[in-house]
Amino acid sequence: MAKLLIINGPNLNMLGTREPDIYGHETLLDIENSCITKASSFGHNLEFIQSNSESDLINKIQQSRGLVDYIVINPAAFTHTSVAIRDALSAIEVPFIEVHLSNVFAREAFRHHSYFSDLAQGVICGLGSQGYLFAIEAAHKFLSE
Ligand code: CA2
Repeated sequence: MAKLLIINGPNLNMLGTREPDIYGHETLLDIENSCITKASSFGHNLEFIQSNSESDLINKIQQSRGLVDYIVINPAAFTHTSVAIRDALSAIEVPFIEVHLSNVFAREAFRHHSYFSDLAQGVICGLGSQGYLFAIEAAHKFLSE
């Protein structure tokens, strides 16, 4: 059994309440429940967190060192701004996948750059909440090899 951590950045707590055309109708709790079901089907333990605070996210990443086997992260707007979260992920040496609900490359130019993609094992975007489930499958395959 592996320990997976799913990290969600700012404003993702509002999922399902606004902008459903971009982010879908599911709430973050719906996504969390689907992720737990998927991880459990592989026999893995999953922790799912969200914060609007950059420092909370950095602290959580730092505390994961040696305790978490794989991270799936949707850094939300911090994708495009946060060298600090990038440095935390780089320091802990836990493999991770970057997920975005929307296709960031079909949106504004400022969303085309990520501070995370070159460090990530993979990047999934534009597939809605399914992206999290595909990331869990990929993590399971990686951890099984
Ligand atoms: O597509 C994604 O998953 C994003 O990471 C979402 C971020 C955005 O800044 C990234 O460029 C792409 C924004 C999350 C905001 O979520 C909301 C949810 C409901 C209502 C309003 C915002």
